[in-house]
Amino acid sequence: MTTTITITGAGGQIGYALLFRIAAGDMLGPDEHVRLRLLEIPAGLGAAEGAALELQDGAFPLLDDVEVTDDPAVGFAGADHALLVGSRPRGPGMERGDLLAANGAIFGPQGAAIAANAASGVRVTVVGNPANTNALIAAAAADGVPAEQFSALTRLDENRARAQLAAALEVPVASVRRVPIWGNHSATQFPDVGHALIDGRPAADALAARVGDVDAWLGETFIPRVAGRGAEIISVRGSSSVASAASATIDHVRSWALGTDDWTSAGVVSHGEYGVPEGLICSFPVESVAGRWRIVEGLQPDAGARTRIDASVAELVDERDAVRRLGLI
Ligand code: NAX
Repeated sequence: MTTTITITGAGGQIGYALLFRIAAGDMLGPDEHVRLRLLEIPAGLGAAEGAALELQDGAFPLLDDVEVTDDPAVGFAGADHALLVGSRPRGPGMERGDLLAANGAIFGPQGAAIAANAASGVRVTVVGNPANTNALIAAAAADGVPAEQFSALTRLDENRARAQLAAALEVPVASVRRVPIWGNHSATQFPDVGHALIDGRPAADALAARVGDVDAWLGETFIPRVAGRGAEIISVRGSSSVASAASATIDHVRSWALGTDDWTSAGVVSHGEYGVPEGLICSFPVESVAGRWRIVEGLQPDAGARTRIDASVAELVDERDAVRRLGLI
């Protein structure tokens, strides 16, 4: 079996960090052959073609074929997975409406091209920001493809949250489970430690013993650190997160394709779960079962958690209303 994977923005930074991990089998496992289609705009074709040459030089046993194109119909042809990484970043002085409009011009046509050309069971992962709303736009334009086949990346936020909790408790990150992200992939996101487990035991007591006032630590240290980690990376590294974002993308798609044995996080379409308006692409605690995301239901967020979830969902509603006004959905 060969799986066809389309990567948009493949000539960019995250693309470069992603391609070699996919070709090495990190995403779909050591037995799955892959065919890569690198979709770029004309300005990015050279970088994507260079990456394709290097992929050839990697002599990856699982890599059957690489194709570089700037034609979405060719790029998405037969795609089983589409990783939508290329997007329009916010430029200096750009208003949110301009940003959403510029991305609508990318993700709308890509959604339509996916519907027309990809495999019927295609699974679409949106990385390019604003990821949730770009996923909403692409799903709306993909006639005939269920919105459940689209998801937005919040796994990087979850990985950051697990790592910060592990550091605070001085335990290995592998000991930390169930730290879902709720809401938008933005500064309003809510990384939720309310259900966290450390080696299978609730984290609450260990956390209180370590940090004292848990609510103060969450509000003043943990949540701002996780939500502001992207900005922290930019200030220390001089450019945005790349390898960690690519790694989280690999984690996300692997979970989706191969299943999970516990909760993770993804921006998925709401059917009204937890009072989130139907149709929004919102990050929830999810599991992946038989190749589909399933929102973990029955949790009871406390009042503080509810306030934070509501604030992030309100931001998603604003973004949805803005793209509706622009006629993008
Ligand atoms: P780069 O600017 O290095 O690469 C973007 C690439 O996309 C460029 O090569 C560009 O030519 C290409 N591109 C632009 N429009 C395209 C189109 N219509 N079709 C195909 N390709 C197109 O950015 P990079 O650092 O790779 O980041 C990519 C995106 O990931 C950004 O939107 C960024 O904000 C987003 N991120 C999302 C994260 C998440 O957790 N969801 C975290 C990391 C990252 O910030």
